Amino acid sequence: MSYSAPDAPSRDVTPRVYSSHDPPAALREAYERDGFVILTDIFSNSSMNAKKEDAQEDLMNQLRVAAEDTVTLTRKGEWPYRRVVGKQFPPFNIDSKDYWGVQHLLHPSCPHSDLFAEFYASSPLLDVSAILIGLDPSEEGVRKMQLELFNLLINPTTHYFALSWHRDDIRPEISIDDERKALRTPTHGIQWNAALYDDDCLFVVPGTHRRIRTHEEKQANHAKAPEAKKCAEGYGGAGEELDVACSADPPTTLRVKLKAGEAVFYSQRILHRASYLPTKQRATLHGCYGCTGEEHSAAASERARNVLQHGVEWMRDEAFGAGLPPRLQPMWRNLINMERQNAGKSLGYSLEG
Ligand SMILES: O=C(O)CCC(=O)C(=O)O
Repeated sequence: MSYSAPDAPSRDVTPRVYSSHDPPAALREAYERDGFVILTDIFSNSSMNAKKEDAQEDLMNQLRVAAEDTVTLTRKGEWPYRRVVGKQFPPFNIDSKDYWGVQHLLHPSCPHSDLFAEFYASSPLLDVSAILIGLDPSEEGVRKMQLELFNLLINPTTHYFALSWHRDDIRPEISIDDERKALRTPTHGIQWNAALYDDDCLFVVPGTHRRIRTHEEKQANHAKAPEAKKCAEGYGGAGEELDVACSADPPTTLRVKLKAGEAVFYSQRILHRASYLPTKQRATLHGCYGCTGEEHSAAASERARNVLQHGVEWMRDEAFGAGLPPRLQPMWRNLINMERQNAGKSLGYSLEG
Protein backbone atom coordinates (compact mmCIF):
# COMPACT_ATOMS: atom_id res chain seq x y z
CA MET A 1 0.00 0.00 0.00
CA SER A 2 1.43 3.41 -0.83
CA TYR A 3 0.69 6.73 0.82
CA SER A 4 0.82 10.12 -0.84
CA ALA A 5 1.37 13.41 0.89
CA PRO A 6 -1.51 15.87 0.97
CA ASP A 7 -0.89 19.19 -0.77
CA ALA A 8 1.71 21.01 1.26
CA PRO A 9 4.01 23.97 0.65
CA SER A 10 7.37 23.44 -1.03
CA ARG A 11 10.75 24.72 0.13
CA ASP A 12 10.35 28.22 -1.31
CA VAL A 13 6.85 28.93 -0.04
CA THR A 14 6.78 31.46 2.80
CA PRO A 15 4.51 30.23 5.57
CA ARG A 16 2.25 32.69 7.37
CA VAL A 17 3.83 34.34 10.41
CA TYR A 18 1.50 34.68 13.42
CA SER A 19 1.64 36.78 16.58
CA SER A 20 0.69 35.93 20.15
CA HIS A 21 -2.30 38.25 19.67
CA ASP A 22 -3.83 35.97 17.05
CA PRO A 23 -6.74 33.91 18.35
CA PRO A 24 -5.52 30.78 20.17
CA ALA A 25 -7.73 28.66 17.89
CA ALA A 26 -5.89 30.00 14.81
CA LEU A 27 -2.48 29.16 16.31
CA ARG A 28 -3.62 25.69 17.24
CA GLU A 29 -5.22 25.04 13.89
CA ALA A 30 -2.01 25.94 12.03
CA TYR A 31 0.10 23.89 14.43
CA GLU A 32 -2.14 20.86 14.26
CA ARG A 33 -2.39 21.02 10.47
CA ASP A 34 1.27 21.66 9.62
CA GLY A 35 3.14 20.47 12.72
CA PHE A 36 4.72 23.91 13.18
CA VAL A 37 3.79 27.56 13.55
CA ILE A 38 5.97 30.70 13.34
CA LEU A 39 5.43 33.64 15.71
CA THR A 40 6.89 37.09 15.45
CA ASP A 41 6.67 38.52 18.98
CA ILE A 42 8.03 35.94 21.37
CA PHE A 43 10.69 38.33 22.76
CA SER A 44 8.16 41.09 23.47
CA ASN A 45 7.81 40.49 27.20
CA SER A 46 7.47 43.95 28.70
CA SER A 47 7.97 42.91 32.33
CA MET A 48 11.55 41.88 31.45
CA ASN A 49 12.24 45.32 29.93
CA ALA A 50 12.17 48.94 31.02
CA LYS A 51 10.56 50.58 27.98
CA LYS A 52 7.66 48.93 26.27
CA GLU A 53 8.25 50.31 22.76
CA ASP A 54 11.69 48.72 22.43
CA ALA A 55 10.91 45.74 24.64
CA GLN A 56 11.72 43.17 21.97
CA GLU A 57 15.09 44.70 20.99
CA ASP A 58 16.12 45.19 24.67
CA LEU A 59 15.41 41.62 25.62
CA MET A 60 17.05 40.23 22.51
CA ASN A 61 20.18 42.28 23.17
CA GLN A 62 20.41 41.00 26.74
CA LEU A 63 19.96 37.44 25.52
CA ARG A 64 22.51 37.91 22.72
CA VAL A 65 25.16 38.98 25.25
CA ALA A 66 24.29 36.04 27.51
CA ALA A 67 24.37 33.64 24.55
CA GLU A 68 27.72 34.97 23.33
CA ASP A 69 29.32 34.46 26.78
CA THR A 70 27.95 30.95 27.00
CA VAL A 71 29.13 30.11 23.49
CA THR A 72 32.63 31.43 24.29
CA LEU A 73 32.77 29.21 27.37
CA THR A 74 31.67 26.22 25.29
CA ARG A 75 34.17 26.84 22.49
CA LYS A 76 36.97 27.18 25.05
CA GLY A 77 36.04 23.68 26.25
CA GLU A 78 34.92 25.02 29.65
CA TRP A 79 31.23 24.04 29.43
CA PRO A 80 30.69 20.28 29.75
CA TYR A 81 27.13 20.23 28.41
CA ARG A 82 27.33 20.64 24.65
CA ARG A 83 26.34 19.10 21.32
CA VAL A 84 29.37 17.98 19.42
CA VAL A 85 30.00 18.05 15.66
CA GLY A 86 30.12 14.42 14.54
CA LYS A 87 27.22 13.35 16.78
CA GLN A 88 23.58 14.11 15.98
CA PHE A 89 21.80 12.71 19.00
CA PRO A 90 22.63 12.11 22.68
CA PRO A 91 24.82 10.94 24.26
CA PHE A 92 27.32 13.57 23.08
CA ASN A 93 30.18 11.46 24.34
CA ILE A 94 32.85 12.33 21.77
CA ASP A 95 34.73 15.60 21.49
CA SER A 96 35.58 16.93 18.04
CA LYS A 97 36.35 20.34 19.64
CA ASP A 98 33.65 21.91 17.51
CA TYR A 99 30.08 22.35 18.69
CA TRP A 100 26.58 22.87 17.30
CA GLY A 101 24.75 23.33 20.57
CA VAL A 102 25.06 24.40 24.19
CA GLN A 103 22.97 22.34 26.60
CA HIS A 104 21.36 23.22 29.92
CA LEU A 105 21.17 27.02 29.99
CA LEU A 106 19.22 26.73 33.27
CA HIS A 107 22.12 24.97 35.03
CA PRO A 108 23.10 27.07 38.09
CA SER A 109 26.74 27.19 36.94
CA CYS A 110 25.75 28.79 33.64
CA PRO A 111 26.78 32.47 34.10
CA HIS A 112 23.44 33.78 32.82
CA SER A 113 21.09 31.08 34.10
CA ASP A 114 18.85 33.64 35.87
CA LEU A 115 18.18 35.57 32.67
CA PHE A 116 17.64 32.35 30.72
CA ALA A 117 15.22 31.09 33.41
CA GLU A 118 13.32 34.37 33.31
CA PHE A 119 12.95 34.06 29.55
CA TYR A 120 11.95 30.36 29.78
CA ALA A 121 9.23 31.43 32.26
CA SER A 122 8.09 34.46 30.27
CA SER A 123 4.94 35.42 28.41
CA PRO A 124 4.09 35.07 25.61
CA LEU A 125 6.49 32.11 25.22
CA LEU A 126 4.97 29.93 27.93
CA ASP A 127 1.37 30.93 27.19
CA VAL A 128 1.66 30.16 23.47
CA SER A 129 3.27 26.84 24.34
CA ALA A 130 0.38 26.01 26.67
CA ILE A 131 -2.10 26.79 23.88
CA LEU A 132 -0.27 24.61 21.38
CA ILE A 133 -0.04 21.73 23.86
CA GLY A 134 -3.82 22.04 24.25
CA LEU A 135 -3.89 23.63 27.71
CA ASP A 136 -5.50 26.80 28.91
CA PRO A 137 -2.84 29.58 28.99
CA SER A 138 -4.03 30.56 32.50
CA GLU A 139 -1.82 29.94 35.54
CA GLU A 140 -3.83 26.78 36.13
CA GLY A 141 -2.99 25.49 32.64
CA VAL A 142 0.67 26.37 33.05
CA ARG A 143 0.78 24.41 36.35
CA LYS A 144 0.07 21.26 34.33
CA MET A 145 3.14 21.84 32.21
CA GLN A 146 6.52 20.30 32.78
CA LEU A 147 9.86 22.06 32.88
CA GLU A 148 12.15 20.32 30.40
CA LEU A 149 15.13 21.30 28.28
CA PHE A 150 16.54 24.71 27.45
CA ASN A 151 19.49 24.80 25.07
CA LEU A 152 21.14 27.03 22.49
CA LEU A 153 21.78 26.04 18.87
CA ILE A 154 24.95 27.57 17.45
CA ASN A 155 27.08 27.45 14.33
CA PRO A 156 30.13 25.21 14.39
CA THR A 157 33.35 27.12 13.62
CA THR A 158 35.51 24.58 11.80
CA HIS A 159 33.03 22.21 10.16
CA TYR A 160 30.04 22.09 7.87
CA PHE A 161 27.65 19.77 9.66
CA ALA A 162 24.16 18.42 9.09
CA LEU A 163 21.53 16.35 10.87
CA SER A 164 19.72 13.66 8.91
CA TRP A 165 15.95 13.63 8.44
CA HIS A 166 14.39 12.41 11.68
CA ARG A 167 11.40 12.47 13.97
CA ASP A 168 12.53 12.90 17.57
CA ASP A 169 10.33 10.14 18.99
CA ILE A 170 9.80 7.64 16.16
CA ARG A 171 12.66 5.58 14.77
CA PRO A 172 13.02 5.37 10.97
CA GLU A 173 12.87 1.57 10.79
CA ILE A 174 9.44 1.30 12.46
CA SER A 175 6.83 -0.90 10.70
CA ILE A 176 3.71 0.73 9.24
CA ASP A 177 1.52 -0.81 11.95
CA ASP A 178 3.76 0.48 14.70
CA GLU A 179 4.07 3.86 13.01
CA ARG A 180 0.28 4.11 12.93
CA LYS A 181 0.17 3.21 16.63
CA ALA A 182 2.93 5.72 17.47
CA LEU A 183 1.11 8.48 15.60
CA ARG A 184 -1.97 7.90 17.73
CA THR A 185 0.12 8.35 20.91
CA PRO A 186 0.20 11.99 22.07
CA THR A 187 3.62 13.66 22.25
CA HIS A 188 2.78 15.50 25.49
CA GLY A 189 5.02 18.40 24.64
CA ILE A 190 6.11 21.24 22.39
CA GLN A 191 9.51 22.36 21.11
CA TRP A 192 10.59 25.77 19.84
CA ASN A 193 13.51 27.58 18.20
CA ALA A 194 13.66 31.31 19.02
CA ALA A 195 16.18 33.07 16.77
CA LEU A 196 18.49 35.78 18.14
CA TYR A 197 19.92 36.20 14.58
CA ASP A 198 18.41 35.29 11.20
CA ASP A 199 18.28 31.51 11.01
CA ASP A 200 17.46 29.19 8.12
CA CYS A 201 19.08 25.98 9.36
CA LEU A 202 15.89 23.96 9.92
CA PHE A 203 13.96 22.03 7.25
CA VAL A 204 10.60 20.34 7.84
CA VAL A 205 8.04 18.33 5.90
CA PRO A 206 4.71 19.91 6.91
CA GLY A 207 2.04 17.50 8.07
CA THR A 208 4.36 14.54 8.78
CA HIS A 209 3.76 14.77 12.53
CA ARG A 210 0.32 13.23 12.03
CA ARG A 211 0.52 10.84 9.12
CA ILE A 212 2.33 7.78 7.79
CA ARG A 213 5.42 8.70 5.76
CA THR A 214 5.27 8.51 1.96
CA HIS A 215 7.84 6.39 0.11
CA GLU A 216 10.09 9.44 -0.43
CA GLU A 217 9.78 10.51 3.19
CA LYS A 218 10.71 7.05 4.37
CA GLN A 219 13.77 7.09 2.09
CA ALA A 220 14.75 10.49 3.46
CA ASN A 221 14.26 9.26 7.01
CA HIS A 222 16.64 6.34 6.31
CA ALA A 223 19.25 8.41 4.43
CA LYS A 224 22.48 9.22 6.25
CA ALA A 225 23.46 12.85 6.77
CA PRO A 226 26.52 14.00 4.79
CA GLU A 227 29.78 13.59 6.70
CA ALA A 228 30.93 16.64 8.67
CA LYS A 229 33.38 18.57 6.49
CA LYS A 230 36.36 20.35 8.04
CA CYS A 231 37.23 23.90 6.99
CA ALA A 232 39.24 26.91 8.11
CA GLU A 233 38.03 28.67 11.24
CA GLY A 234 35.70 31.67 11.36
CA TYR A 235 32.38 32.66 9.92
CA GLY A 236 32.12 35.30 7.23
CA GLY A 237 34.77 33.51 5.18
CA ALA A 238 34.26 32.62 1.55
CA GLY A 239 34.52 28.89 2.27
CA GLU A 240 32.83 26.28 0.17
CA GLU A 241 29.38 25.51 1.49
CA LEU A 242 27.81 22.18 2.17
CA ASP A 243 24.99 21.66 -0.28
CA VAL A 244 21.98 22.53 1.83
CA ALA A 245 19.62 21.12 -0.80
CA CYS A 246 20.15 17.57 0.32
CA SER A 247 19.39 14.98 -2.40
CA ALA A 248 17.19 13.04 0.03
CA ASP A 249 14.76 15.95 0.51
CA PRO A 250 11.13 14.86 0.03
CA PRO A 251 9.16 16.94 -2.53
CA THR A 252 7.23 19.00 0.03
CA THR A 253 10.29 19.98 2.07
CA LEU A 254 10.04 23.46 3.54
CA ARG A 255 13.02 25.49 4.70
CA VAL A 256 12.10 27.39 7.87
CA LYS A 257 13.47 30.91 7.46
CA LEU A 258 13.34 32.83 10.72
CA LYS A 259 14.19 36.50 10.94
CA ALA A 260 15.94 37.55 14.14
CA GLY A 261 13.20 37.77 16.77
CA GLU A 262 10.95 35.12 15.24
CA ALA A 263 10.32 31.71 16.75
CA VAL A 264 9.07 28.47 15.31
CA PHE A 265 7.09 26.14 17.55
CA TYR A 266 7.14 22.59 16.19
CA SER A 267 6.10 19.10 16.97
CA GLN A 268 9.05 16.90 17.88
CA ARG A 269 7.34 14.33 15.68
CA ILE A 270 7.51 16.32 12.44
CA LEU A 271 10.04 14.94 9.95
CA HIS A 272 12.88 17.46 10.09
CA ARG A 273 16.57 17.94 9.39
CA ALA A 274 19.10 20.73 9.86
CA SER A 275 22.21 22.05 8.15
CA TYR A 276 24.87 24.13 9.92
CA LEU A 277 27.35 26.41 8.21
CA PRO A 278 30.48 27.75 9.93
CA THR A 279 30.12 30.76 7.63
CA LYS A 280 26.89 31.99 9.20
CA GLN A 281 26.42 33.00 12.81
CA ARG A 282 23.67 31.12 14.62
CA ALA A 283 22.45 31.64 18.19
CA THR A 284 18.95 30.25 18.46
CA LEU A 285 17.35 29.46 21.78
CA HIS A 286 15.97 25.93 21.64
CA GLY A 287 13.63 24.68 24.32
CA CYS A 288 10.78 22.37 25.09
CA TYR A 289 8.03 21.97 27.65
CA GLY A 290 5.95 18.93 28.42
CA CYS A 291 2.63 18.39 30.10
CA THR A 292 1.59 15.84 32.63
CA GLY A 293 -0.13 12.95 30.88
CA GLU A 294 -1.42 9.64 32.09
CA GLU A 295 1.28 8.08 34.29
CA HIS A 296 3.00 4.89 33.07
CA SER A 297 1.41 5.13 29.60
CA ALA A 298 3.42 4.60 26.38
CA ALA A 299 3.23 8.36 25.79
CA ALA A 300 4.61 9.11 29.27
CA SER A 301 7.56 6.72 28.79
CA GLU A 302 8.40 8.18 25.39
CA ARG A 303 8.29 11.72 26.80
CA ALA A 304 10.47 10.66 29.72
CA ARG A 305 13.03 9.10 27.34
CA ASN A 306 13.02 12.23 25.20
CA VAL A 307 13.89 14.44 28.15
CA LEU A 308 15.90 12.20 30.49
CA GLN A 309 18.26 11.04 27.71
CA HIS A 310 19.80 14.54 27.85
CA GLY A 311 21.04 14.02 31.43
CA VAL A 312 18.98 16.20 33.74
CA GLU A 313 20.00 14.61 37.08
CA TRP A 314 21.40 17.97 38.21
CA MET A 315 17.83 19.33 38.16
CA ARG A 316 16.88 17.08 41.11
CA ASP A 317 18.56 19.50 43.50
CA GLU A 318 15.91 21.16 45.73
CA ALA A 319 17.96 24.37 45.71
CA PHE A 320 17.70 24.46 41.91
CA GLY A 321 13.89 24.15 42.10
CA ALA A 322 13.61 26.77 44.83
CA GLY A 323 15.73 29.24 42.84
CA LEU A 324 13.51 29.14 39.75
CA PRO A 325 11.00 31.90 38.95
CA PRO A 326 7.69 31.14 40.76
CA ARG A 327 5.91 30.21 37.53
CA LEU A 328 8.40 27.42 36.86
CA GLN A 329 8.27 25.85 40.32
CA PRO A 330 5.14 23.67 39.82
CA MET A 331 6.55 22.77 36.40
CA TRP A 332 9.82 21.70 38.02
CA ARG A 333 7.90 19.49 40.49
CA ASN A 334 6.15 17.82 37.54
CA LEU A 335 9.54 17.07 36.01
CA ILE A 336 10.86 15.61 39.26
CA ASN A 337 7.72 13.46 39.51
CA MET A 338 8.32 12.10 36.04
CA GLU A 339 11.95 11.42 36.89
CA ARG A 340 10.93 9.52 40.04
CA GLN A 341 8.40 7.42 38.14
CA ASN A 342 11.21 6.33 35.86
CA ALA A 343 13.89 5.87 38.52
CA GLY A 344 15.89 2.68 38.00
CA LYS A 345 14.49 2.08 34.49
CA SER A 346 16.84 1.94 31.57
CA LEU A 347 15.00 4.15 29.09
CA GLY A 348 17.85 4.35 26.59
CA TYR A 349 17.91 6.87 23.77
CA SER A 350 15.17 7.86 21.31
CA LEU A 351 17.46 7.82 18.24
CA GLU A 352 20.92 6.63 17.28
CA GLY A 353 23.66 8.54 15.53
O1 LIG B 1 18.99 22.76 14.56
C1 LIG B 1 17.77 22.68 14.55
O2 LIG B 1 17.05 23.65 14.30
C2 LIG B 1 17.09 21.37 14.79
C3 LIG B 1 17.69 20.55 15.87
C4 LIG B 1 17.10 19.19 15.91
O3 LIG B 1 16.61 18.68 14.95
C5 LIG B 1 17.06 18.43 17.15
O4 LIG B 1 17.53 18.92 18.18
O5 LIG B 1 16.55 17.28 17.09
